[in-house]
Amino acid sequence: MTSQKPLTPADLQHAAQQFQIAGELRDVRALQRGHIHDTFISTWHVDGEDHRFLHQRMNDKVFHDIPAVMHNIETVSRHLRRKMAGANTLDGFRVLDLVLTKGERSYLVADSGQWRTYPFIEDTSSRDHCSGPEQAFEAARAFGWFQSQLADLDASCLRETLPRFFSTPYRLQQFEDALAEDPQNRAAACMPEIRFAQTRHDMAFVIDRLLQSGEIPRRTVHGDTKLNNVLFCNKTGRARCIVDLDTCMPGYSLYDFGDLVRFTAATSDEDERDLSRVGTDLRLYRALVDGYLQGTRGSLSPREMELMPFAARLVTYTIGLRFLADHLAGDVYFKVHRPNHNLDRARVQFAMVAKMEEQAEAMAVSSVS
Ligand code: GN1
Ligand code: MG
Repeated sequence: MTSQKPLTPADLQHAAQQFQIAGELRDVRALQRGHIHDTFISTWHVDGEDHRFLHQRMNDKVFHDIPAVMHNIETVSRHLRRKMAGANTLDGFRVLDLVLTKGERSYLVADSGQWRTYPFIEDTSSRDHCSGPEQAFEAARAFGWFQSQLADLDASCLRETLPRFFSTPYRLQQFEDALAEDPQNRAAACMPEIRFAQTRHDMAFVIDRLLQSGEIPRRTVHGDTKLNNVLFCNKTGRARCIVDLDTCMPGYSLYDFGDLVRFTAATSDEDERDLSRVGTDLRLYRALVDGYLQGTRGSLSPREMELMPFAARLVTYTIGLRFLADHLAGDVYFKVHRPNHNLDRARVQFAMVAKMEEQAEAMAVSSVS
């Protein structure tokens, strides 16, 4: 199972206190965030003021090589910081700094697990739902900018912490393997979803073929461009920081764009049970296209631009495959909070793909602007 051993309040306090943080620890609280790690916020009192920090116990059942994950984060952050010292910066944008441990390391190895800590960036917030086209534009611009800044980072400096993470053929294979094994006898109860996945088998190979033939370039991507991985300034609404660099690895540009659409332009939650609510908001979609094109600053080729609507469908399908595979495998990867949670998530992704197929014409990038 993905879950690590349960944490006691003493584990939390102990982990937080191993980092270079001044003041007196007031409290540590859980933050419901993401499907992989365990996240907490601590408050520290110093000189009459409160300061907050974000701690994550990293999931070593998912990321088997935590030193490699931390190496990638440090490499990407260092590169971005260097670029921002030049003229390439977005207004008010900042790179997240890791807080070092008292032993001067970027993460802590404790009995309770492996931990990292960031300062909590005050006066910002992250959003699970998009407030409108302006926010969608801003998120896409920030992720586009982020990716364009990684274009001159030597990809051989990054480790492939999750092999073939962005490959849809690999996700299809994982799904087929889970289906063949069906360890929990769940397949019979999700035949419509299984059929949906299998009838779209062909689309899985499109991007890999284009990468192999060199028609589209490999690029280092963020790899998890959910809206809630952007911190927005509470005063101006502008993007201040991009978080969650766990999946920064070589991939293809449109993965980031597709994942942006999947999450930010969604008309429902990722695990909505009422499928009549599921869909893609075209106004938000257009704002994402515009923001992404602006953020990547002309670095996308015409072929990549043409593939933007396809990428939205493909990434949504791919994440759907991952949720369905995990449901069949017995919920061993993504955290679940209710029975059939991964199946519900897969259903939403597939319903969104079906809607996007109907909207394909309206999503073509030439018809945007
Ligand atoms: C996972 O845990 P979180 O929200 O950062 C997953 C992403 C998926 C996402 C789906 C390492 O991200 O790839 O797109 O769930 N991260 C990993 O919501 O697998
Ligand atoms: Mg993530």
